[in-house]
Amino acid sequence: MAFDYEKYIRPGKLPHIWCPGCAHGIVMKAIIRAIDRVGLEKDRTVIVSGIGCASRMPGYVDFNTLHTTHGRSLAFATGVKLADPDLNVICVAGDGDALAIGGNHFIHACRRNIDITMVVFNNNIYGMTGGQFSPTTPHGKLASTTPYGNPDYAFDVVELSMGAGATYVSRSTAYHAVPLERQISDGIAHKGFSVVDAMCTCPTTYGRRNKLGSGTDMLLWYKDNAVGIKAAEKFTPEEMTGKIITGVFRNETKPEYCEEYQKIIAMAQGK
Ligand SMILES: Cc1ncc(C[n+]2csc(CCOP(=O)(O)OP(=O)(O)O)c2C)c(N)n1
Ligand code: SF4
Repeated sequence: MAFDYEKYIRPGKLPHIWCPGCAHGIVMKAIIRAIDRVGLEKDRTVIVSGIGCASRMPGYVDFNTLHTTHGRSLAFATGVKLADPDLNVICVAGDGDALAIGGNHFIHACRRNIDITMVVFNNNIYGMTGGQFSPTTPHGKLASTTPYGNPDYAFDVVELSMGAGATYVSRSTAYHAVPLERQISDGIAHKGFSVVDAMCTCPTTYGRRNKLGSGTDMLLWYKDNAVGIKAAEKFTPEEMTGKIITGVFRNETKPEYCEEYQKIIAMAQGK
């Protein structure tokens, strides 16, 4: 039976703002299916975003949603989660929102291990504002602010998250929507801070400038260049140049922030 997305979409909020060929909708649908798979109650689920094309997603879905300020989704989400730790809290953010203006919130949420799932809609660019380079724009690629090629080197979202202490870390792509859905549902079920690097496409401000073809061509690039963790071990570093590694990189247990905080409250109250 076909999946019923309508029960999760807010009536009257479509059409969405996303360009033809943008993969943000694929990631949104993976999140919806992941929530359904875990069986979260709509009224006990909060989706929080900052600002950007990706951050428009909570407006379309029928949960408790917060569309906050640029880069601050994790700050708002932390407040929500601490106020009621039984809520299911999911953050959605573009790579600029999550890792540039929001980068400090990101690393500290990772090391705190607060029970929030962060889905990074990683399209390698600032889409909404016209294609400025972001922390995940690859070295040498063109952006409106790097017309001669990006002199910076990109963050690897997975390595950054693991280095900062996140306890569930994975990566998939918009082409690989089924594993993406599974990773998001595992991230939601995981007790602690989970990061899913959802690699997607911005044909309008990134693909066009870098001559990467249509949105479909960009998705097919992921098909041809994503390599699973196990398979990647069989290739030499030279063979892996330009490829991206997908899968679950970390899934470990560590004390969760809200639970630790409750212990401090109990101690302070002499319990
Ligand atoms: C404090 C602040 N600075 C800058 C902006 C302008 N701004 C809005 S969205 C955005 C970047 C969006 O890029 P990203 O987060 O990667 O998401 P995408 O649009 O690619 O999905 C910027 C710089 C803003 N709204 N607020
Ligand atoms: S500008 Fe890029 S990220 Fe924004 S909706 Fe269009 S294709 Fe998607």
